[in-house]
Amino acid sequence: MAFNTLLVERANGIATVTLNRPKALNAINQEMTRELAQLVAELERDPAVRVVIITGAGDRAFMAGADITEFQALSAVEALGFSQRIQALYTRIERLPQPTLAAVNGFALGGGCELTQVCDLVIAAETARFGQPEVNLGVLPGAGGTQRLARLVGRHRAKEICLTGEMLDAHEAYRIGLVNRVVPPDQLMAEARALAEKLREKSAVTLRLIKEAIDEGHDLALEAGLAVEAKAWAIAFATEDHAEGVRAFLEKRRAQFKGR
Ligand code: CO8
Repeated sequence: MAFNTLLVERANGIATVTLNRPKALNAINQEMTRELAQLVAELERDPAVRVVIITGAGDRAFMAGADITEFQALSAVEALGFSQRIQALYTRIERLPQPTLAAVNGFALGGGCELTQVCDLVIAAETARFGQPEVNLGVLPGAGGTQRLARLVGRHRAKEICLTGEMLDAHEAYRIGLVNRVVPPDQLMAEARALAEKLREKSAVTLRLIKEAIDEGHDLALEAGLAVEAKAWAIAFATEDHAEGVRAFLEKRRAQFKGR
């Protein structure tokens, strides 16, 4: 499907999604919200897509947040609906069966920073900037930022970021655990693709079980989280890929996983 606000390229099991409103620093508007929801529905049902990379068009921004030009027309009731739609969309992205990788090529602010927080892995260009500047607009993060950011980096750091609205550079974002890797800007997409290719070689079903166990267990007490892990571990034993993985090890050859 062709989109106005997204570019989607599918090649060799890797879908690269480019947020494509570069004149507005890829700010997410209602149209992009709708189009992302359509795309996510497609990706959820597409076993040919093994890894998803999300990045921003141009060299300035990943996404500079929600489109502020739409804010003035919003009533409080409409703002509630918009926040709930974006939250639901981001949660769906978080729960995609495939691993997701944010390749952050510039500003990741507000809803852009929140989008990186629902991706499984985050690679940042050295020029990337992260932040939750909503406070400067008299609002607060509305796409999960007050909740996920605190869980990711701790409450004190989350409060500093949300209360001051100040930006963090890529190295600081790495230091506090918002980012997995920092690379020179001209190597960003090559690094993202290389990591995606590594993941593509694994069993899609095992990756999904790992991702779900970590995410589901994260907000549970340890005992409950361990139960989630034990069940996922048992399900892995019912997969053809587990049998193939063990057989390949014993036969001293590379496993050929089929995602079953
Ligand atoms: N929305 C709309 N347009 C934007 C946005 C945005 N968030 N950010 C930048 N733009 C536009 C600018 O208006 C400008 O357009 P034009 O060329 O037509 O004047 C163009 O992009 C380039 O931007 P600048 O000229 O401002 O570039 P600078 O290099 O001077 O500054 C900044 C770059 C610092 C990124 C600056 O643009 C900025 O501060 N942008 C706003 C960032 C922000 O506050 N983001 C948070 C928005 S709120 C949010 O994300 C809430 C998410 C939760 C949503 C829940 C549902 C509501």
